[in-house]
Parts: sequence; structure tokens; C-alpha cells
Amino acid sequence: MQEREKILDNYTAKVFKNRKDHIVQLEESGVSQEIAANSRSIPGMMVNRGCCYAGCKGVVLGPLRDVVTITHGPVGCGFYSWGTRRNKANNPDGRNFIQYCFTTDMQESDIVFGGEKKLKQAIKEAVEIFHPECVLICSTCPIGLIGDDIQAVATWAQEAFKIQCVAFSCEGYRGVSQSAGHHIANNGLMKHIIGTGDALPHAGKHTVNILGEYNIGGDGWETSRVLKRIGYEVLNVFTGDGSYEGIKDSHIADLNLVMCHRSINYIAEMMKTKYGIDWLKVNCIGIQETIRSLREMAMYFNDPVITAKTEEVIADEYAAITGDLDFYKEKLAGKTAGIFVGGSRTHHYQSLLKELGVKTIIGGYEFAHRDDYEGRDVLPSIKLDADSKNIEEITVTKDEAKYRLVIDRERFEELKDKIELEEYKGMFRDMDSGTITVDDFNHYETEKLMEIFKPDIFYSGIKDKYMMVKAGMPARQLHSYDYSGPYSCFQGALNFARDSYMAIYAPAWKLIEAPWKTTSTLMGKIGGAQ
Ligand code: CFM
Repeated sequence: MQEREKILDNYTAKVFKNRKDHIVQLEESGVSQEIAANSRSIPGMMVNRGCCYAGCKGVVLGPLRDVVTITHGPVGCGFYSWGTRRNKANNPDGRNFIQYCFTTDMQESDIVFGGEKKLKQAIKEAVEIFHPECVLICSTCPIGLIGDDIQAVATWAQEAFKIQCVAFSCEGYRGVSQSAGHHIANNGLMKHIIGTGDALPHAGKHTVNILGEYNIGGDGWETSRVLKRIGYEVLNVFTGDGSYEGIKDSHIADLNLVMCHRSINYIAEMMKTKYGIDWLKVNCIGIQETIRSLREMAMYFNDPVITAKTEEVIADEYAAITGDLDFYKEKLAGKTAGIFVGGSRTHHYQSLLKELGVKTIIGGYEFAHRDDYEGRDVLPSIKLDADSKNIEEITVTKDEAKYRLVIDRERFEELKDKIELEEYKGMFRDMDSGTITVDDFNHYETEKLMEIFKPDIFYSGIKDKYMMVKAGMPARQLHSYDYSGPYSCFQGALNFARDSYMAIYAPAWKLIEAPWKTTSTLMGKIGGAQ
């Protein structure tokens, strides 16, 4: 029986029918295969997905440091989407509200009599205490069910306090996963904030936005540091340590870099249509991928100074880590790994692991879409189902005043064949034959995979980390980095290698086996016979 069949073997006919298309064993390396994705999970199964609200508030809007993002709903939703993701933020101008969790803390009586009054009061208090320039409202499931008009409250707040207030109808049930919330957040930012600033393009500079970088464990800071060393101006990071002012003026960028394709490709596409900004798919996880990304950026700008500086910085950053990295490479060579994360990291970390000599044999995404697995080529063939249609599709048009092409279109077409310009080839093309990928993996399947493949290390999230550890398998969290990081670029690769090495070589694993199973602990002799 092939491994894939072993996983599906215990399912009832109905469940088997649903799950079989979500589990793919690659037949050929470098070639994509079809997978079922972005559909409803089976009720009753323990999956790892979050809700639509989590994707909107927790993932995309939450990391903005200088806006007050109010959760209109129960305190638990507010708390969970605030304190569990390590999106770090700095405090350059004293306006960092990241350490506060704003919520209307809806109670039973509010659900019965309506929560708009409470929401208005919450905005009033937040404005009086924190003086933000922008307040964002995110609604949770009960708000949609009782029908509070958060859009009307936002309009009221704008007039009452002369600030910007945007409401996001991102009720948890609105989509099949947090992916729906990413889309709703992208739409809201595009409709109301992006491009509303009046800054003019910074002539003579090479300005970039980093999209889909949430500064988990400081990744965004590390990537920005390397880019700045080369001479780029990092305008705004979406949204890790990002700012309201930065987003307003983000339309003046020369190029958008897309790190996490899943959560933000909508903004990249819409900014292209509206402002003419090209986007490049980058990956700053892994040394070779970082080098590829930096070189592709240099090719795009085609400036000899930047090109020379790119090579200089690559050589220098690489030289700074090689000695230590060699030690970890030697220790990690030949190990195997499983990676199970949300919608982009399972791909991003595979190249880094390969460089360290670790082979990824199993992987999975919680909520990725087919294009994240198979590449953007499949986009036209993806059929929209009722759940996807539930999310508003906004139409943006060219902004005649702000539209600007940085490179001529002939060169754009020429580059498109060479670099990942407006292209994402997906995860499958970088995976080996025989490897198994599971979409919307559940706990049963994860356990089963672990049992069959027994990887040397398991990278996932808090929900399954301790399941692995209890089974005697080293595990690291790839969502939060377990209080560590950054993992991006060169220094980050070294940090990741060190953490993986420490996980695998921790002395604790030697103590897993009970001593009496290997050595006899009772001493004595058989008596009675004379
Ligand atoms: Fe993008 Fe993310 Fe991810 Fe994601 Fe996430 Fe995350 Fe993630 Mo956790 S935005 S898709 S919704 S890279 S919170 S920073 S680690 S599941 S793989």
C-alpha cells in the first residue's frame, strides 16, 4: 500500500471521498499536480485552520502599529487574535498600540439588545486615551448574526472625531478559513487607505514595499536591514511593523515585493492595476532564495550601483555566517523533516532545509489555494464556489494622477521570462517525487504521517507541537518561531539552523525510553533450590 493510501485507509466512504483529493503524493519532481484546496473542512475533524476574523484582524490588520484595531465581539476573540502571534513592532514615534488589546467585550445583554452603542463608546474611549489617526473595526460572528451596522458606526466616528475609521465585516463564519479574512482586509485597505497620501515618488531612489511580511520574530526588520544595506528605500512593510502613514503613501513605491503570496496577492494585483506598480515574488527564507530574490530585484532596477552593492552585501552577509553554518550543516545533514504551516511557509522553508542537508518528506498547508500549490497558471481554471463568492470582489481602475510605470513594458516582458515578476510558480515545483502534501491537514492525518514517515524533526504550530513532542519527536513552531527568530535572510538562516540543531540534539530525547526497557534494574538471584 502506498503511503497516501495508508493515511486514507481508515476513513469511511464519505470522508474518503472528500479527503482523497486533498492528499497528493507527487509522482515526478519539479512537476505540479492537481490538489483540492480552499474548501470547507469536514465538521468534527480537528483541523488547524483559523477563522475569517482571525485572518482579517489577527493576520493582516493586527500588525499595524499606529492604528487602534477594535474587535467588536467577545473578549476571547479579541484576546486570541492579539497575544498569540509574534508580529513585532517598534516605537519610533511613540505610537505603538500593539501592546493593547481593544475589544468591546460583548456580553449576553449586548447580543440581545445590540452592540452599536457599546462600539461607539469603545471608539470614544480609544480616541480620548490614545489619539489615533485611524481606527479599524473588525466584527466577529455574533455581530454578523445580530446585524450591528458597523459601517454606519464607522461613518459616525469619522465625523465625530475627525479621524479615519474603517469597518471590516469579517465575521468568523464568512469563509472557509482565515484566507477569506486576508481577502477582506486587502479589500478594505485598498478601498480606504492605500494611495490616500499625497507624497510624491522619491526620484533617484529605489523604493520598495514588502508585502506579506508580518515581522514574526523580527523577520521584516532583518529583511529591511539587508535591503537598506544594498541601497533600497523600504517604504512600508505590509503589515509587520507597518504604519498608517506608510500605507497611505505606499503607492509611490517603484516595486512591490511579495513575500507571502497567499495573504496579500490581492493588494499586489490591485496596486498594479491602479498605480502601475509591478510586483516580484521574493523569498527571504533560505540563503539561496534570498540571493535569488536580491539578484532579481537588481535585474529589475538595472542600476550598476545597486547591482554591484547587491553582490557586495551578499558576499559580506554570507561570509559572516559560513563558519557557524558549516557546523550546523554537518550536524543536520541527512535528516528528514515534516512541515505543516498556513499558506506559504511550507514552501518557503523547504529551500532553507535543503541547504542544511535536511530533506522535507511530508508537508501541508492549512488554508492555501490551488495556486499556492500548483502555481498561478491554474488561476483561470479555479472555479469559484459559494463560499468564495461570499467575499466581495472589488474592482479597481487606473488612477490617472498617480499611475506610473517604472520600467518600459518591453523590458517588463523580457524580464518576465527570466524572473518571478508577477508570477508565483507554487510549492509543488520545488518538491521531490514521492513526497506527500496534505491540504487542510487534520490531527488524525498528522499523527498518521508521523507514524509512517517518522521525520527527524517536525515544524508546525502550537496545536500539534506538543503532540509530536509527547511522541518523542523534536518539534519547532514555524508560526511563532517559539520565542526565537528572526529566520529571514542570512543571519536568520543561521538562527534557524541553530534552533533546529538544538531541537534535534536536545539531551532530553535520550531519556525518552524508560531505563528498565533497555537495562535491567532489579538485581537478585533465584533462590529455593539446594
Ligand atoms: Fe502568510 Fe503568514 Fe503564512 Fe498567513 Fe498565518 Fe503566519 Fe502562517 Mo501562522 S500570513 S499564510 S495566516 S506567511 S499566522 S505570518 S505563520 S498560518 S504560513
